[in-house]
Amino acid sequence: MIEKAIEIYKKMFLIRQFEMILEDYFTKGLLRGTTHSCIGQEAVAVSILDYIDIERDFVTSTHRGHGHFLAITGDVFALASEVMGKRTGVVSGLGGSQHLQHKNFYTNGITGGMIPIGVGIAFAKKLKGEEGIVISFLGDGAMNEGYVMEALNMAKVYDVPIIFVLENNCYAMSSITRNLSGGEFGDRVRSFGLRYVYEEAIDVLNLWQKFGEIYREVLINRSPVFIECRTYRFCGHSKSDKREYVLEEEEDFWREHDPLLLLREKILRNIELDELERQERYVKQGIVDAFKNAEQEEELGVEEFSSKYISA
Ligand SMILES: Cc1ncc(C[n+]2csc(CCOP(=O)(O)OP(=O)(O)O)c2C)c(N)n1
Ligand SMILES: [Mg+2]
Repeated sequence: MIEKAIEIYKKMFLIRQFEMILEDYFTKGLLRGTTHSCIGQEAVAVSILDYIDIERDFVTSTHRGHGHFLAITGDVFALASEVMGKRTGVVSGLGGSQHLQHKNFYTNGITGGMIPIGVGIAFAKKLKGEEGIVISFLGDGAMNEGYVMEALNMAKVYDVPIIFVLENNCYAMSSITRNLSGGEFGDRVRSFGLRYVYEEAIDVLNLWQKFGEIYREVLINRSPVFIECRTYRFCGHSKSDKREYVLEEEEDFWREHDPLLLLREKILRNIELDELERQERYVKQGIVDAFKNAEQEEELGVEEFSSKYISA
């Protein structure tokens, strides 16, 4: 278990460090377009995505998808290149932060926009008798989009192999979630007849275990499940957001319950601080180097773009 705990911690640490360095790059004006960090939410991404096989399963993500991408690939260079618009990016620098695609992993910037697509993919899997399932992430703000409700209904009616993972990070842009959403999300989800599970994304190892049970269940039973995870973003919606809306008490609670730091404390009961710090330095250096290397890369030229993306 300690090996697994360290593996999960290192992935979470990688995601957090990546996002922090990315924010510096954004401030220096080195990125193309906008970007949304997932600092604080790493636990959800790393625990559920630890189980998937991206050649067989599909994952749909959101505008806040770096953590999901890195949990699957760990490829910091491809992501750093992408957000800088370089040809070595995940999608050759054409998609930017919000439009990533790698094997069966897809994101877009439309709030909840990937949810109907995720249900469609799961329905296709069912019709074709294909193995594997779909994991579709969404935010709490997306729960107020009509097409998301339609898609939840269809997932139940068509009985498709999908796990919806709602990352309820307490905010949708600068709105406090509980001020803009009527009732409880669980009641909405259950009203469609969907199985609903609620988890606190604080104790990562517990979350990882619970996700494993649900993943295996859907893989076999092939019916939809909806998981709401209470999580928190320690950063603004995007870089220009000064977070003037945060509730002090809630912020204090999460600072004291930062899942990354709690896991770190647990690990330190089993390994020496020096050793952990050595591993952290190694991970961080890898990210710093990836950004520096990405900076040196070129943008995709017109000819290369044409030969790669426009068929004759
Ligand atoms: C259809 C649509 N409406 C509005 C927006 C603008 N927008 C971008 S992110 C966002 C809030 C999303 O909140 P949530 O789903 O909670 O995700 P979070 O940002 O908290 O991860 C909005 C309204 C959009 N991208 N797409
Ligand atoms: Mg949100």
